[in-house]
Amino acid sequence: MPAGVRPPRSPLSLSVFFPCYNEEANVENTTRAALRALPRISDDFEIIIVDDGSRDRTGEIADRLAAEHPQVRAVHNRPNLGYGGALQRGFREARKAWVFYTDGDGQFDFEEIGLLLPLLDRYDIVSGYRLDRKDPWLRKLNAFCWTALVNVVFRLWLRDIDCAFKIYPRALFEEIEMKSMGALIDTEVLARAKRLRYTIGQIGVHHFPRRAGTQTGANLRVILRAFKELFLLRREIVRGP
Ligand SMILES: Nc1nc2c(ncn2[C@@H]2O[C@H](COP(=O)(O)OP(=O)(O)OP(=O)(O)O)[C@@H](O)[C@H]2O)c(=O)[nH]1
Ligand SMILES: [Mg+2]
Repeated sequence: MPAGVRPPRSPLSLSVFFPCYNEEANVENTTRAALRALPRISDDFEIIIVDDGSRDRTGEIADRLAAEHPQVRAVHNRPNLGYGGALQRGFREARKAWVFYTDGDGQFDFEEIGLLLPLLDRYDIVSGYRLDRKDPWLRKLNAFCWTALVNVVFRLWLRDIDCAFKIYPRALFEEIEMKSMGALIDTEVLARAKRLRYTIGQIGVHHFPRRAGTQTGANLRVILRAFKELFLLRREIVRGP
């Protein structure tokens, strides 16, 4: 993206979204944390709760929060579309100049969006990386190998591609097509952005253990889908048409 096209960082016009799949125990806390932090960061923001076809009360709670707070909007994927489908929905729903997303389960701190912003003077996109990832060691080992593989395949050279703490200019999503419905979505967006010469800055952020709800990020179906999508994306991006 030519530097002149980048939207102004100040005053910051910001869409914030988080995907939620069966997060009835977390969605309210996460939304309230966003409502506390964002007025200190931006005076023009919206919060989008992406309920990804949850089968618990997540959707109902999201609708109530949207009715209570004018800055909050709830959107619902029906049925569940997977992590990639949830992120795609958030990116498409965003209406402000900048789009930030994180997880809906409270594993990150909204206040730390403030750490990303200074880097927008120098980069088009800013990604967090987890300083001390609060996951079991096997999960961390898998993630290390996966990140290394994806970095080599797409020449991204990023520390923590899947860190759910990133800010993008919304204009990017008018330029790219997204296909990944699974965990490869972060890689896909970054790889397509890089091909369009967007630059990517990185900054360390804190990561907290999941406080409630069930861990789903590492099941076999998720991993197999990620490999299948990696193969397809490589064919498209690296080899070209
Ligand atoms: N796993 C999963 N998460 C989804 C889906 N759609 C939206 N999400 C949300 O995406 C975010 C990340 O998923 P998590 O399951 O927390 O993934 P993770 O943080 O890598 O793993 P754990 O928190 O340890 O389970 C959460 O806020 C989920 O609610 C989906 O189809 N599957
Ligand atoms: Mg999580």
